[in-house]
Amino acid sequence: MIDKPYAKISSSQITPLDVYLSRRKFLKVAAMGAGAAALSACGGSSPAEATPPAAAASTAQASSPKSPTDELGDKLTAFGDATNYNNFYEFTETKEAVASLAKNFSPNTWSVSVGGLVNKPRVFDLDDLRKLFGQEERVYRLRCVEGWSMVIPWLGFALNKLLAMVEPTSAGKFVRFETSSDPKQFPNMGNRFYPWPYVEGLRMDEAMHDLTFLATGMYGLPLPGQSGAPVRLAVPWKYGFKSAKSIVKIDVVDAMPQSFWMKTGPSEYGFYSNVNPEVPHPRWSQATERRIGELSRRRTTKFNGYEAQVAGLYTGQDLRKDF
Ligand SMILES: Nc1nc2c(c(=O)[nH]1)N[C@H]1C(S)=C(S)[C@@H](COP(=O)(O)O)O[C@H]1N2
Ligand SMILES: [Mo]
Repeated sequence: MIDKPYAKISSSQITPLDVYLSRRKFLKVAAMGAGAAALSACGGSSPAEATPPAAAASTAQASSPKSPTDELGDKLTAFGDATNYNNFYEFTETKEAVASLAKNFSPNTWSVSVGGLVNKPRVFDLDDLRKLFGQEERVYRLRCVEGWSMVIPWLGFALNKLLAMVEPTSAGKFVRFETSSDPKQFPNMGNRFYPWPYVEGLRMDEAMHDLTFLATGMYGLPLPGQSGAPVRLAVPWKYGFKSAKSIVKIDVVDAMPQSFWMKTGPSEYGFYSNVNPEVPHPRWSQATERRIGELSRRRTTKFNGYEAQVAGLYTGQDLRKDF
């Protein structure tokens, strides 16, 4: 993974979300009323009305993000940037090309099967995911291991709500996530260099942490294909690759899953991959990052600014060894 120079995106390249929405017959994102802002786990952000992102302003379906900034006061990344500069290797390794390749994307299944070491395995369809657990907005920083970052308002729910419903057994120590696998829709899955499908994992306590989020939408809209439709993880204190997109399978397991990136580059990408400015990537420093939309680099913070909430998960662990 290498961050290539970022090209400014013209408005004509922005995904036509209104077209996307009518084609997909998505349910209108509901339940974004009263409680949504108060439910934000990151808290602290101003309740002031947000300006809708430019590209979404013309869509009748769009509800605008409730928060204009993250809890640290940093502005949301422009919608057009967040949806036109993407890592989604099943499509392509070229970030600027993902959006156009994903514009007709329809995952091979619109349901997520949740099983493994659980008492109540269950297949959730999209309607279940939108209705059973409520929909809240969370404004999270996303810090890619390549050294760039964004601030994204997700819609969705805490993963622990879904896990509670399937009842992991005491033998369950980790959670494994698998991305949709459809070579017909993902042109780069023909590239045999990579260990498809895209798999990620979390330790059970990480998976149960309230910050760990399953997103079905962003910026008040259903997730576009390039962002991981229909459902993706958002684990904000870890490098972006831990946040697997287009998830179709979630399994509670007893052993640490071998992730796509651990298999691809075992010396470069570890299981934990917590954002850590003190532990450089073997080929570059992690001390600073380029916030998309800003000119100068900024310092990277430990656990991506979520240290107070998550550092306790790693008490007694050597974060250099458990990278
Ligand atoms: N299935 C899948 N999930 C994925 C990736 C991918 O290539 N395939 N890339 C990851 C990486 S490296 C990052 S930084 C984030 C990017 O999310 P975004 O494009 O929505 O910003 O998605 C992550 N999830
Ligand atoms: Mo990334």
